[in-house]
Amino acid sequence: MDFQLTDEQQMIRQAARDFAQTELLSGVIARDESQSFPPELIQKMGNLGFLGMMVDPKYGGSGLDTLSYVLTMEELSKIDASASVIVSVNNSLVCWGLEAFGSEAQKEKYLSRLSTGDSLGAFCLSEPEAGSDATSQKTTAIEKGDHYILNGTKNWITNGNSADTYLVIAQTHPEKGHHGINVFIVEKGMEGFKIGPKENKLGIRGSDTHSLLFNDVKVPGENRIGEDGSGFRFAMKTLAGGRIGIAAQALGIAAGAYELAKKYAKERKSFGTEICNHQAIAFKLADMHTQIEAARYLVYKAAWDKDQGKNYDLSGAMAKLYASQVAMDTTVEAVQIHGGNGFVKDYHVERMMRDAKITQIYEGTNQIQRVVIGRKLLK
Ligand code: COS
Repeated sequence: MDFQLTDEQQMIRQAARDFAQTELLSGVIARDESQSFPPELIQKMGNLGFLGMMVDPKYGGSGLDTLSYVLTMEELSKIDASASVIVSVNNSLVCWGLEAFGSEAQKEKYLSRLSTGDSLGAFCLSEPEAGSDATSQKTTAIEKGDHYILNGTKNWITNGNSADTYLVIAQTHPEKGHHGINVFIVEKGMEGFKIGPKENKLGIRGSDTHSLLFNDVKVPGENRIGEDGSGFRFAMKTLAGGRIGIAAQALGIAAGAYELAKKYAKERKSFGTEICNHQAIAFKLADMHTQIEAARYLVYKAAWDKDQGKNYDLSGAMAKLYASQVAMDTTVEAVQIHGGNGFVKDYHVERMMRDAKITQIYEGTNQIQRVVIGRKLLK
């Protein structure tokens, strides 16, 4: 076993750390309050190669491994989980899905713009009645010669308005169940495609989340990804990788909150000494650090599995399940260590606590991760 990162991985981690400190930190509280994320900041992430990290350089990507991507997610999430979810969806769900399953023409047309920040992607699976129960797609895509007609609604779509390239899952042959599902590339501006109002969220408020409405949207047949009926497999395989990205986000939120709590505990005094000298606080820090290290090895192992070409359904689900729980527990304790200041926005940890919650919900709730893990263990 080798626990050392390569020089390249360390360099990428440092670049992400520097970017988070210099570009993300100063505005993070304001972005949370205004529920906005400047397009220029997305472009800067694109310029640094953060938006197409694993994409082959021939399509404009950085050609890096999954571990480098995970390290970047971790560093960005220590400071701003809204920035990191933009990065995660674009990398894991949109770029990876397109590169793994798209045709050469689709890759040439869409990937280089998505990898560089000239375009942003969204992954559209969830519906009002299909979140965990992903096979119950009500959005339809009916074939009409050389095109499809899409009708339906998608919910809780990350990058809902800031994206311009949408991967939309829809049912073409209801009689075939999940074997009738397809995935399509839909472009912003296609007639009949409307973006609903922005959701007012508990956390990751900088990232825009919208419902999407499709009313007789005409999508060219060449925009279908893969074979007819392969859309559900596309969604499952893509989400399996996405879960590694969200696990890394959860890890970063936890690590960021821990670092703030440790710093605060070494400065704040009570009963005549820094509060870290009270065992009540030192024990909390000990537990937080131990759990974060355990989460880190699960997340890095899942990334390593993916890079080795091994199956990562199980390790990715375990990483997300555990890291998201650690993110929630750690941020709650970070607020507690900060006492009254923890309840105040200037100290960041209350935002991190709010941001942590979604990591237990999106790209498969923790209950779904247990379904995936349980089935893998018992099959
Ligand atoms: N990779 C490839 N194919 C997969 C897969 C994976 N990781 N997981 C499932 N599949 C395939 C199965 O092989 C099966 O195909 P076949 O019928 O051809 O064998 C098909 O998908 C359906 O699988 P299954 O019968 O297990 O479906 P279920 O309805 O029981 O659901 C769960 C399985 C619950 C695991 C799935 O629906 C799921 O992951 N739901 C959560 C989705 C999600 O993350 N939603 C959040 C929205 S995105 S923010």
